[in-house]
Amino acid sequence: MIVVHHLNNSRSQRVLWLLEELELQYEVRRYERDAQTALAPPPLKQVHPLGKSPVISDGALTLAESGAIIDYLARKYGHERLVPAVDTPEHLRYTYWLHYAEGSAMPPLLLKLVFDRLERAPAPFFVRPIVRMIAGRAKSSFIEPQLQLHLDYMEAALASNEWFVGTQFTAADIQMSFPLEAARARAGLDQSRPRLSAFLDRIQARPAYQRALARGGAYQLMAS
Ligand SMILES: N[C@@H](CCC(=O)N[C@@H](CS)C(=O)NCC(=O)O)C(=O)O
Repeated sequence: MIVVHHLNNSRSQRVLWLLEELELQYEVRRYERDAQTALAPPPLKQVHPLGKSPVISDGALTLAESGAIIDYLARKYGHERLVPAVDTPEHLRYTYWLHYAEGSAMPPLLLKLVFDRLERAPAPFFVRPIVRMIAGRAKSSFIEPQLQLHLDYMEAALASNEWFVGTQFTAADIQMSFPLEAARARAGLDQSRPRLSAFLDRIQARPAYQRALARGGAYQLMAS
């Protein structure tokens, strides 16, 4: 039995969604974020040393890192659904978007979260203006321009097709859902980018996506 170590409001929602798309049986073990820090609780470190989610176990295998998990599950159980045939241009594009989601799209979104919090963090009154100035400069000079660059790039990627790889929905679209949902929650992704907005509406209307929400519980990404 596949077990998903699932943290509320997190990347592991994608794994539940993939499992629902593949109509597989699986067990969900739930972990709750700390209300103050939003970090995962210590028991997750007993599953994997980093203590982050998602992690899955499948028999003797324990696997972390959402891209690796999604690729493993889609290849092993997908029966060629959701993963383009190897040695095709589609497969290369599939690999590209699978890596891009965590490797390129997520870092500026994480920086935004960290620097937004830094701006609000309690600090002695004489330090507070300096902290705010540094956080504000980091955001305006680097983080915001990077976010706009990536959002424009992703919007352009959907110019000729509904899905990131091409005409077919693939597991890479599942992997791409998280940075886009995070961008909608915290980086101003709205109807001014109609293709990305339509992509989010399209995926969220899928029955498997809805079933995964019912299995996973609360899924509201942090705005800041
Ligand atoms: N690149 C990793 C990131 C894993 C990660 O940072 N997960 C977050 C949830 S969205 C987490 O566990 N945060 C809680 C913590 O760091 O304690 C992946 O894609 O799986």
